[in-house]
Order: sequence, then C-alpha cells, then structure tokens
Amino acid sequence: MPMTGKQQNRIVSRIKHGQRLSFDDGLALYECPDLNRLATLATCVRRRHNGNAVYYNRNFHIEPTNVCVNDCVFCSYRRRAGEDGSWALSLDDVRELCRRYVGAPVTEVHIVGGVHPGRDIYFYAALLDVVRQTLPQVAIKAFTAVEIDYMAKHAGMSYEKALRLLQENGLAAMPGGGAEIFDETVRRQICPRKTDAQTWLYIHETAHDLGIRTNATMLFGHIETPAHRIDHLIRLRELQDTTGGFDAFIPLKYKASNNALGAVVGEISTSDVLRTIAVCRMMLDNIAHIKAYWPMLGKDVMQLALLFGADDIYGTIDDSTRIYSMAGADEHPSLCVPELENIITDAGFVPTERDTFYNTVTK
Ligand code: V47
Ligand code: SF4
Repeated sequence: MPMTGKQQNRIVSRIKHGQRLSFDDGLALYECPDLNRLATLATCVRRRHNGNAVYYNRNFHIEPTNVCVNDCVFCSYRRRAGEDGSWALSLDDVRELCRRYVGAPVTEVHIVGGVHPGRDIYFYAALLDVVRQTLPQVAIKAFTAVEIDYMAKHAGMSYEKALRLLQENGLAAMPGGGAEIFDETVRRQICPRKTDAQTWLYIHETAHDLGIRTNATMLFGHIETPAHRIDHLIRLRELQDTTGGFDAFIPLKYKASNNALGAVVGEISTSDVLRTIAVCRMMLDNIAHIKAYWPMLGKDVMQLALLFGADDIYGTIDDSTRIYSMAGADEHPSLCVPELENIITDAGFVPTERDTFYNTVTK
C-alpha cells in the first residue's frame, strides 16, 4: 500500500531531526513511489554521518579456499574438495601472494573463503602470522563469523578464546559476510547449514567486546521480502546500540549466475537496489558507513548508490576476489585510485582515502 501523506510527513520529520525510524517506517519507505524522494532523505542522513566525504581504501583480497562444508543455494563459488575448480592455498601460496604487495601503498588485506573441513584454527592462526610477517604495515580484516564459528567448534574452543587466538596472530578486524538474511525461515531455505542468526550476532558481539571492529552485510534480492530486510536491519541496529562495534554495513545484491537459486529467481532491478541502499542508510542510524560494493554492483550503479546514501566505495581490489565473478559479475574487478577518485568527484563528493578503521590516509 503506498505511503499516506501523514506517514510521509512523520518519516521526513524523523529524518530531519535525526530520530530513529520504526519497523513500519522502514516498510513504508519501501512503498514510496518516488525514488528521488528516497535519494534526498538518504542523502540527508549520509551528510549527517559523513559530510561530503566518500571513502575508499587500498586493499587486496586473499581467498584461502573455495572448498566449503556448507551448501548455500545462492553460492556460485563453493566446490567440494578435489572437485574441478576447487582451490586451497598453502601457507607458501599466501606468503607468495603477500610478497607482491611489499612496498605497495595498500593499507588492508581482506581474507574470506569457504569453510574447509580439513583446516583448523591453528592453520588460520599461522596464515595470519604469515601475512603479518610479510606485510607488517597492513591491517588484516579476516574471516566471517561463519568461518570463526566452524574454527571454534572444531577446536572445542569458546568464541572468545578462538577470537583471542586469531587476534594474537594479527586479526585486526572482521568482514561482514555470512549474515545473509537473519529471518529463520528464509535462512533455512537459502543457507540451511550455515551459522544461525543468533550465533552470527553473538560472534560479532564477542569480537566487539575484544576490541575487534567488524562490518555487517545483508544479501538481498532473492526470496526475501521487504519485511525480512527491515527485520535484519533492526537486529543489527539493536546490537550496535549495545556494542558500537560495527564500522560499516554492506548491502549485497544477489547475483544469479551459476548457482542453484538462480534457476528459480532472477536479479532485481537497479531501482530496487538503489531503494534498498537508501532504506538501509535511513534505518541504520547508528552505523556510520554504508558501502556500495562495486565488484557486485558494477561501476555505474556504484556511482548512483552515492546519491542514495552510500559513502564508501570499498577499495582498489585487484582481480583477487572470485565470489562475485563466479556469480556473474565482472571477471577481473580492479580499479585504480585516479579512476575511483573520478567516479566520486563526478558524483559531487570528496574522495577520501581511509584505512580499515576509517582514519583518513594522507598521501
Ligand atoms: O556472505 C555469496 C555473498 C558474502 C553471492 O566486510 C553473494 O568489507 C551476491 O563477506 N550474489 C561474502 N552475493 C562477502 C563478504 C564481504 C564482501 C564485501 C565487503 C565485505 C566487508 C565483506 O558474499 C557472503 C554472501 O552474502 N555472496 N554469493 C551471490 N551469488
Ligand atoms: Fe560456503 Fe560461503 Fe558459499 Fe555458503 S556462501 S557455501 S558458506 S562459501
């Protein structure tokens, strides 16, 4: 049902005064026929958090393996051990990969992969140590809560002990993957074996308590409804009220190529993507940054996303991430700094290089 004039006035007034939006407000925003209106409102919120800055960082990815014990139906990336197209990097492979960046101005390495049944927390602690020894200046953002869950259970450790061990070996921050959609009925259908919502949130809470900053994601545009998305955002907002440990939120648009779910659902339109980014910006009043993840959105939509509340266009990723290319995005995602800066300037914002913790990097 389209939003009434009264509802619209209430939401506009709440946004102007920096007041929290309710579940119903979020749903009403999804019904708003006027996309320009959403852009204006989301921009009002983004300016309060970030002024005119649009952030980027210089990073690269390591994907240690695509072998995974889970079988999420949206995943194009996962393989069984030994299957064609599977990989599992050794510690020497990781060292070799890191050596390519010695002396390069990267400030972050992002490490995410599948949940390999043959690799335990001690392997991953050693992997962190290899990265730290090879690139001591680079902040390590590694392992989704799903990977941590498996490592801890496999080692019979509490999440706190597991996270401490990884932290002692160089873990500085955690990416936001594995959150998907928290609603239990949707989760059972799209990722039945994955860490449940409560555990995902608990692992992030534990990380925050240990001083490990984290991100959060939401995989949208598959079988979920707007109500499921708003519920997801509110669960994150509640945890953030308690810990303040989330730095950024990344709405991830579902890509339909080469995965089982793609046989049943297609991909949503650009206007639905932009609407969702705007609603995320408005609902998550206590998370400072919204990332438009360009390897998944493409460069043009990423630039449009800046007008719908996003303030971070992620990094200068080399062609090292395969999660999205295997799901139908660009084959070799890579953007250089002048290109990133032009995209930001052309959209009317100020390019700002950041480190993992959103400190400005001066050139
Ligand atoms: O959780 C998997 C998603 C995530 C598909 O924290 C898909 O800075 C779309 O953690 N279509 C992992 N998405 C990626 C991740 C991440 C990405 C960017 C930035 C950060 C950060 C973290 O990739 C998974 C899942 O939601 N994903 N398959 C697909 N077909
Ligand atoms: Fe495994 Fe991640 Fe793919 Fe799920 S999305 S099957 S956890 S690699």
